[in-house]
Amino acid sequence: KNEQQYLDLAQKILDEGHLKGDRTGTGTHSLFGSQMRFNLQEGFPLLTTKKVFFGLIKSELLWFLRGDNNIRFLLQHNNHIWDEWAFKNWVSSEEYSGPDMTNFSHRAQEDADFAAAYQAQKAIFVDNILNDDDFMEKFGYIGDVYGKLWRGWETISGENAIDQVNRLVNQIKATPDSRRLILTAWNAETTPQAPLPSCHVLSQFYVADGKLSLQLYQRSGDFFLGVPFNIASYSLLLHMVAAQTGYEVGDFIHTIGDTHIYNNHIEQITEQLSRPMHHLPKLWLNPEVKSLFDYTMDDIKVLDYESEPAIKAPVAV
Ligand code: DHF
Ligand code: TMP
Repeated sequence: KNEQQYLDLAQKILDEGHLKGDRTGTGTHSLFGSQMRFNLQEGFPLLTTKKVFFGLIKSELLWFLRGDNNIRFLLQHNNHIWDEWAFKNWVSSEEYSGPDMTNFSHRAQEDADFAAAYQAQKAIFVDNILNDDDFMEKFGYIGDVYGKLWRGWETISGENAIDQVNRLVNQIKATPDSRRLILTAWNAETTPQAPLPSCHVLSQFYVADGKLSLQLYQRSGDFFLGVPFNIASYSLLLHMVAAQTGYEVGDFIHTIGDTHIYNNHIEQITEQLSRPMHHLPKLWLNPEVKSLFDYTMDDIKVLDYESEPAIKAPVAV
């Protein structure tokens, strides 16, 4: 039932989506305003109709929870899902002296020689972020999004940045009936200037019948690539917050604004829609961990994950 909602919504976007241009120049099929509801008691919603790399989801969420917005931590965990957006900082800067990388993503898909040159510059970039502190400070940041806003929201006075996540955990413990259990990742002053302004914009937690639920408002959802990650990531966050506040898990409700399938993902999603589902896996969290901020990669596992093979697709930059 849980994964079926994803497949049904994918089919609906294909059948009824508006053909719509977009910032990346790729083109999409798009619907505005959609919702999926995952009952986490029925299993952990890591899609099974294609393999979804849970290790990447864990390290990205741990990165957010550190309050980190520099991709070095991700690279140290062999996670490259944010590379292109930091790479853009570098190749459009004065300091960059390699071959012209204008429009690198589209050109790499169309021209094999350019793709090789791009891969070479990307490798240099990754190596510099990992090994050169000055370079990492200059080009590794992805702006005022997620991690930074979650843990270190800068105040008007400039003192005592706000730790929204810590405050949220305390609020859930002290006033579980509150209707103000909000985590926001959109700062109207600074977020629009980020290389990629936050996609998951607002989360609200809710407690009833001993269960903790979470609704996410995502302004923009790349249904084939990003959304499977977002579903698993927020379901994992819900499990972790529930474990640290003493509640069972309830529902993860995923509300998406512009819900789109890119034109160069049609074949892939069609393949996925033809596949059988497997049973959902279970999530295991190390019960010894006593703070939301102390989880490490080994404290989080999906058990019994069976899936169809991965399906590759180009990411629109
Ligand atoms: N831009 C766009 N156009 N779509 C996105 O989903 C997106 N997501 C971002 C940043 N910018 C974005 C961050 N999250 C992949 C998944 C999530 C993600 C970025 C990329 C991705 O490419 N997943 C591949 C595997 C990648 C790998 O193995 O390194 C997949 O098949 O799931
Ligand atoms: P946009 O800023 O023009 O909306 O482009 C962002 C693209 O990235 C869009 O296709 C949505 C996608 N995306 C996700 O689906 N999930 C994510 O977590 C992120 C960061 C991006």
